[in-house]
Amino acid sequence: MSDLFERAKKVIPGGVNSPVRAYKSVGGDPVFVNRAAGAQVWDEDGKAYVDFVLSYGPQILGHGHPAINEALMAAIQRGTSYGAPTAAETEIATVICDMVPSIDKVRLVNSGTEATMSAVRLARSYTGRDRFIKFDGCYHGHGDGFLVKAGSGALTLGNPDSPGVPEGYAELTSIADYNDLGSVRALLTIRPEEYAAIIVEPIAGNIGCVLPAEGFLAGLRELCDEFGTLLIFDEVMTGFRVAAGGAQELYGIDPDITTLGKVIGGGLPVGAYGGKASIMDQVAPLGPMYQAGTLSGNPLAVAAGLAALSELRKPGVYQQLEAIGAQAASLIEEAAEAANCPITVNRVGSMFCPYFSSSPVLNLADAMAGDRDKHGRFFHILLKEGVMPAPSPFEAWFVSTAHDERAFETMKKAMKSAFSAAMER
Ligand code: KE4
Repeated sequence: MSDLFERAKKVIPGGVNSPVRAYKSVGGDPVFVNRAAGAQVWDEDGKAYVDFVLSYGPQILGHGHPAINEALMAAIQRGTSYGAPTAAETEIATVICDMVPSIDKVRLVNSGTEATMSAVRLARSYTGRDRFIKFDGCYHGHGDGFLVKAGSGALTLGNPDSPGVPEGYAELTSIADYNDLGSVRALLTIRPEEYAAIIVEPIAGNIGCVLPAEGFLAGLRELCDEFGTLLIFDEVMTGFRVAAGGAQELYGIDPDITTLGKVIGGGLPVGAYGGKASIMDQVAPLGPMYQAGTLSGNPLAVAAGLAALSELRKPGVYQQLEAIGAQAASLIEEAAEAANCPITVNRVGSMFCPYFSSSPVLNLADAMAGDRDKHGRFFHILLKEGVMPAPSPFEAWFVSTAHDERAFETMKKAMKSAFSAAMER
């Protein structure tokens, strides 16, 4: 398979179409996947792996779910893209509004990045303000305003975290600390009339799986109301993943704008942003805020998304996902204990993350303190034993309704050797 990577690197930057796939955090050459079904993927050499990446979230029903495949086969017969409105787009928008009560209207786009970029532009359009606050360690896609690192304190403004992001863009982004309401209030107090939005991952799935502290999300809601700032829940990862209504249902908080992605495309490229009608009516062609997309609402992606959401709306699916997630987490904890390996597993439903740390992981600093060497050895033994974990200590693991006893048998065996490898000096 390594010749595949060498060939890819000749014509694709880094050999991948998204950086995390290159295994930079864990070393070694990435596995090239040839096909997938249920809870498994197969590499180009025919080796099978139990998959805990699941395309970084979308494959919540397992790969190649029959309902999704049937919907796609039917949609293909009717063509692939028209550049015209379709009844199916109204149908999926209606389903999203039904499942996420804080959303009165929703606009489909083609990725989570497009959704979050549009959501921030919408908040700026609605409030007439330019600045927004994000949290250290939270990832909202690769829009310029998000590739920003914290300055040295509340007084300093954001600095670019990637070449190509102009200072002028970056300084409009302020960075607060996750689970630290004081750091948010400090920013808002210094520039009380200037913040259009606070954007937050209600569960920080890009720091692995860091849960909101008690009162954190409610505190953000109160601060937004106090300062006339909009609250954006970036549910690209948590939407339809941790509950039918996402993290906002789980924690009982109503954001002003929600961004979605991953699960709603059933494995095809879909993002979305939605919120209260009074805010969404800003969006062209109804309102002045421009946003557009050639393939937005694409018939194939909408057909796959509709099939996925209708499966997820069936009774008992989230209880099933909770049980499967709990089984995966306890299996990891048991194997770690047997190997005397310090581990902390954070989990919400069917998303979780094992940290090589003996103390709680409540924010980015805690996650960064994990043992990277142990993680690297652990990762590569799992791959060898036919298990595919997230290729970074800061990426969430996912399970699906397809993760069955056979999958867990493989996982159990692999975990035993992976933790003993992790404990080797
Ligand atoms: P996309 O543009 O990759 O569809 O979505 C960006 C995005 C926005 N918001 C959240 C909370 C996200 O997690 C993401 C994307 N997640 C990463 C995985 N942590 C995608 C994987 C990748 O970059 O290849």
